[in-house]
Amino acid sequence: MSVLTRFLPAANTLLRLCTMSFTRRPTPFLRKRFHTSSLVTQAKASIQEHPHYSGYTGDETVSFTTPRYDLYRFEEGPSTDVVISRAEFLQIYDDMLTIRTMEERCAMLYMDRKIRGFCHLYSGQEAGCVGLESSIRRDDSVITAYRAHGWSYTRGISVKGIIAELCGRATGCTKGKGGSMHMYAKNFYGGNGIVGAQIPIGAGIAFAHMYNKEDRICVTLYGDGAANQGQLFEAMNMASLWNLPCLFVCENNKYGMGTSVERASANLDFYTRGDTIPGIRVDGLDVLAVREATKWIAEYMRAGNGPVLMELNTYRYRGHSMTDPGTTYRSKEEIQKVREIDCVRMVKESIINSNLATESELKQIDKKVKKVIQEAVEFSLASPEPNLNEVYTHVYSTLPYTVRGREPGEEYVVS
Ligand SMILES: Cc1ncc(C[n+]2csc(CCOP(=O)(O)OP(=O)(O)O)c2C)c(N)n1
Ligand SMILES: [Mg+2]
Repeated sequence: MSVLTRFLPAANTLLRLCTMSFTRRPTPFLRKRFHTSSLVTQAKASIQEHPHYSGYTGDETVSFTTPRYDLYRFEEGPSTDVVISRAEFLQIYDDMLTIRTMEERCAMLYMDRKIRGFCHLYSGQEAGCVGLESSIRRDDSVITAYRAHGWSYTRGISVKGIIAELCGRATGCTKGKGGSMHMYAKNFYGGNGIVGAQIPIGAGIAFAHMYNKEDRICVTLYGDGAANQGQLFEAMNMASLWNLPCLFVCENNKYGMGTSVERASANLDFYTRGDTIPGIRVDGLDVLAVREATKWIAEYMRAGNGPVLMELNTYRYRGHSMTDPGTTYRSKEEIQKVREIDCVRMVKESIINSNLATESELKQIDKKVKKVIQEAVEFSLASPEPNLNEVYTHVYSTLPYTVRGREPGEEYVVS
């Protein structure tokens, strides 16, 4: 990397715009099949285990071609020819649209001061959590950083549980005590506010799966900024040494906190940074590419082959958090360029162009999603704040207790 590209943000932006590898998927191969192959039966089983299954039907499948994957220490990679059924693709659209609509509504609630404190939105990155989730099992584990709302949803928390939590209400999934960065569900370990802190924990969870002889993997997510943290390399070293079933996923959204990857990272090929760990770079805006790559990797890992590093090439539309306008270190044109591709729109167009569903069928989904979000907002705002007696519950395992010599509920009068 030249001195110019490292230190001149304007040159960086230009360079990035020229080299961004967001590839719009070519028009689908219209190789329609009507059958009950084992693939469809398998997809059917997994869709019915889906925590937010909306009852979509249709065994009819279509093939698409995904952009190619970049490989590191892999001799071969996943197929670029992917097959998906109507029911599965509609559910994927529903999930991605729900997350997008929820996040955008949360931005409004934040500006209305109904959500306070930290709030990191996932808008633009939906293909990541939805694609990965569609190819792992419900009993696999997931741990991520603070940009956790999308994952909270795919792991099974309801929109009501998420929005109520963000509004600090007792009906929230963490009883209003966690907020944006601290949401948990079965086999979902959060929501972690310290950059990189979740990575060794993820390796630890993978170790537990291996130690207990469970056929489970742990998806451990982190950002491009966190990729430069020392604990990542320590965790990866141990994961590689002990052959842990840990899928490290770097969600490369091109920015840390106001800093572009070019300014922060000497090596921009994040998928190659696991040293002895094989890696793969995937177009993270293409949900089918993420789904296919994850399916292939999960199979590889379940066969006892140890950890893998997956880099998702993605983008966040909003600022780092709600207090960052997100336009001081990147241009509006850059954001617009990605919005023109847009991962949700890409799914919508693929469904329509391949005749898996009509525009009016998708409009019905849009309507349903809007209603779910609206009801969740009304539910949240009508919910009470947590009772003060609850301040320490679910924090310590035994009660009563004192914290630094004080007991909850004590009152002091300063005379
Ligand atoms: C140890 C630590 N250092 C600094 C911060 C402040 N901080 C919060 S997010 C962030 C940038 C992380 O960027 P990235 O990993 O790319 O994740 P993204 O926000 O893009 O999802 C920083 C520096 C922190 N929370 N923890
Ligand atoms: Mg980032």
